[in-house]
Amino acid sequence: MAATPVTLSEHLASQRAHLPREHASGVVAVIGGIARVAVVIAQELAHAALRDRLGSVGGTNVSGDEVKKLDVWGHEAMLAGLRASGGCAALVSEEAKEPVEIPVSAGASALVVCCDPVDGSSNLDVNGAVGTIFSLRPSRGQSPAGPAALGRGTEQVAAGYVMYGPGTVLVYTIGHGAHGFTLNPESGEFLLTHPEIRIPKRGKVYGINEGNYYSWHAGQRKFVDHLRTPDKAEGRPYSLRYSGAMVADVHRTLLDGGLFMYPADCSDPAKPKAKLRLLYEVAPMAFVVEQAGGRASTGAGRVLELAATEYHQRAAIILGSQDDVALAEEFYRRSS
Ligand code: FDP
Repeated sequence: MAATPVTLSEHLASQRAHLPREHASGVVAVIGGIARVAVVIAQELAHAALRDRLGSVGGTNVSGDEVKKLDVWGHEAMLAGLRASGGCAALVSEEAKEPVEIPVSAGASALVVCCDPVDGSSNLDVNGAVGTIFSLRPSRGQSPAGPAALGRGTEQVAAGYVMYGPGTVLVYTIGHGAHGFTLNPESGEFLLTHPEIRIPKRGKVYGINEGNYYSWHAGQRKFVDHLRTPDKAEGRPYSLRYSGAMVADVHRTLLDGGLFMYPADCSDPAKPKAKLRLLYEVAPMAFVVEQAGGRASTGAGRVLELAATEYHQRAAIILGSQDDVALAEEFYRRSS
């Protein structure tokens, strides 16, 4: 008889001992709350075309991206879920310029959540994969709590993502490995399907928007040229896979190895411009990937050492298999 699958709540309970005591209840409550919201988001995505939820609301968010109806709806759903969890003192969201304070949950043990509720939203109207990314940081009892989100990625207590694809998958870390769960749509429960994820030391696939090739740093261009240059003995060329949704591209990289990269636009070398947001995209994914034995770099150094000074700050990212990311850094060094 097959063993009874471990639910997300059971797994979180079993991990409590690895958490600092003051955050244990908050982390369990908040990740549980995010998982409940994810079940609702998955259902809403499946019904979006039928409920007139596709398309844009006609404006841009603080980062200048076109705002989709599901972005706004996802933000409100996440806020309500975090409020109900009782463990979140403030939400830093892609869809809000300033942190949203939740004073009712404030206190020394409460957490600040940084979240992109619906990431990869340009995929929404074409029925492509999208995701939710989250990061939990200590509020340190600050009031307002939002500013506690600023600081290094190493300060994260937990992080993870949900991928809405053919199945809905939640991956989380509390700094003790990375673990993956698949939603059973019948019961509404996330069940452990990918315990202790370990990313291969080296991969065969890279994911990047190659349309931006001419705007990259010379080291980035030379590195991608290298990955494309055939060398049977070295396992090249690598294959290119790119979905346009960070969550889907990181999830594939986590399971199969290789690289996901979103380097800065260096058209003006004096002012490199990154795209992805540090607090709710880059830092949480770096935390998850490192916990799976991988590496996450800006090209010049470890992503988790970057200190955020602004809520919607952007950062370049090269993440994935250890050897592949180390080689990318080597190409940057040689070209600087
Ligand atoms: P999107 O703009 O569709 O929300 O968050 C930004 C993001 O998606 C990532 O999910 C994705 O990896 C990237 O942007 C895609 O950007 P490009 O369209 O420039 O490739």
